[in-house]
Amino acid sequence: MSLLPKIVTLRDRGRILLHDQFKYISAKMSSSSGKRLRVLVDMDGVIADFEGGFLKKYRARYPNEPYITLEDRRGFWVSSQYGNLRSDLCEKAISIWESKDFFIELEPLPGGVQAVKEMAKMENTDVFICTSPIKHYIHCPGEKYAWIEKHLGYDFLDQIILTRDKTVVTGDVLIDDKPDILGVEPNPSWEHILFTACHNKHILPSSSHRRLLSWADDWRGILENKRL
Ligand code: DGP
Ligand code: MG
Repeated sequence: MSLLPKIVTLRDRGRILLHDQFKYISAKMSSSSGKRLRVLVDMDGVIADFEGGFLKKYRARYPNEPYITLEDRRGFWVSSQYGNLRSDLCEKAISIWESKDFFIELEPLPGGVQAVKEMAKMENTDVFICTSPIKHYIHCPGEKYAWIEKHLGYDFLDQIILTRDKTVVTGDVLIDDKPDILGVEPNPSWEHILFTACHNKHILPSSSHRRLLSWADDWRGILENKRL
């Protein structure tokens, strides 16, 4: 049997796909008579419940070890706080998020998926999921993709930015629970909106950060304000 018809079909399909991509990109560009707003949304601690997922699995794996309640969490780095509690607990904490299925099984944080879907449908708005994978890369990056597909749909895979340095990504807003987002770019283009999480809720409001207390807070107002 000749392979030719199959190759022709695949080639045609590729052309159609390319054509569709071109139409999609040019539609987005041509509708930008006003400026488009680019929103970067972090994943862990903003739309995926990293802290809740961690505590549940840590307690299940180490039922006889001390743990830190979400109420008592302080500081972004979970492993540091556990290490301060007892030095060997640092490694035990790390073993949890380095395990298979940790990232894919994280529960969505209340309202996050709905908010991202809603902002992605807003006129003149581009939404990207901007997330830092852990350096133990065997499971985490793939599971982050799988999580986005599961909760936001296959088409949202186009919107994923995996980076350990968010300062080099351009955008108007970055919604993120990490208080200090540092990297090689000293003046990132985005305004960092601090998303409240168990580890940062005690940080006093600073003039350099606007906050979102949760997805029930006025994220629409923040986006509208950025368009002005
Ligand atoms: P992001 O939400 O994009 O800033 O990603 C931060 C990642 O770091 C996320 O996967 C959670 C993870 N993380 C949290 N605490 C620790 C820690 O103590 N050590 C390490 N290596 N990673 C941590
Ligand atoms: Mg985060």
